[in-house]
Amino acid sequence: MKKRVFSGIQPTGNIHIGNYIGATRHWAADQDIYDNIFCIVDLHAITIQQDPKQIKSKIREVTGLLLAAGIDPQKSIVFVQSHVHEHSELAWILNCFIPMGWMGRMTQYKEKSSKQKEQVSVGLFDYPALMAADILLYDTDVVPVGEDQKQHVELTRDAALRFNNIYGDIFTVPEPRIAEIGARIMGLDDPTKKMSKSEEAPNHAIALLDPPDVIQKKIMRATTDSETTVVFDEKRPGIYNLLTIYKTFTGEKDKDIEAKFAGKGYGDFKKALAEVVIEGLRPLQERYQKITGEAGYIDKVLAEGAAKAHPLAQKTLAKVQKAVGLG
Ligand code: AQP
Repeated sequence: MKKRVFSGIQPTGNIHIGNYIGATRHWAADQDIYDNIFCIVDLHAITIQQDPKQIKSKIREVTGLLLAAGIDPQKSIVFVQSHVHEHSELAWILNCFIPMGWMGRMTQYKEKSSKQKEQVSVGLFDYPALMAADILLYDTDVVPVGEDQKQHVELTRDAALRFNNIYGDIFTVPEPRIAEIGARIMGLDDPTKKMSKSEEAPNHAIALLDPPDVIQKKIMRATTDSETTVVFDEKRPGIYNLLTIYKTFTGEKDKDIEAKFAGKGYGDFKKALAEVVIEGLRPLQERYQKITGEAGYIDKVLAEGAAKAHPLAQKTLAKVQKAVGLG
């Protein structure tokens, strides 16, 4: 029996190389090892107000990008969260078991709510309970995510253990899986902040669909420091982040990269990095154009994905309802 993988991505903003390096390329690369479920988490997206028309088109865009990154709908279930209503139902039940204190400690909530001030929704506070429901509905063993989502997977584990402790062996207790390299790609404009979809500064992130000239411009303008040597030094976050991106796209070793750029400056390195990223994304961008050019294909993939996910989710929810005395 293969282990079950579940992971999700929000249909918000422009999917960037951080999402790709930290998450989706691993989802695609490990498809044969696991039994995979990938979810476009639109219910999570609305924890921050969205334009309704935008959400619909972003769902298709994200799905197209997942398929273009190599996710094969014959090997992996790909579906939209709100198409399987059990996600919301289990989230409500979990709400009644997860202590407020656990939620209040979540770093993502603290960061996002501090930006929104009094506009912050109960849904944003509750984001981790919905994420726990997503994961626990599918008897998930492994959750491959970027570093920023590790805390939420740990809360999911705690919620599963707490529930199982009261009602017996209902949930599989999942493990987070964080990539060794590139689990936290930083913003190009500010390498002390995580590269993020919701950050609006024009030079912050490289989107997967950015054209070559835009990628080149963003990299050439990336914030570095006043040093000159191109070496992996975590105390120099700008160049360290760019080198990490270089390393994930080329697969080369630190010492080989450093040797290649010995005696050269940041300008030469940035030019080489731009080339590597442009060429690295080119096949993905070409596949995306092909996939999205086929009328009705993405909707078909999503409809088939929901049809496969639904019975699995139904089964777990029925077990949970019975355990707590509902239904
Ligand atoms: N900078 C990053 N480096 C590595 N991995 C990252 N991920 C996100 N940012 C980075 C991982 O990508 C997956 C999908 O992300 P998401 O859309 O579910 O949510 P997010 O983490 O909230 O992404 P963003 O880009 O920061 O969007 P906003 O600004 O809307 O919050 C996850 O596995 C995530 O860890």
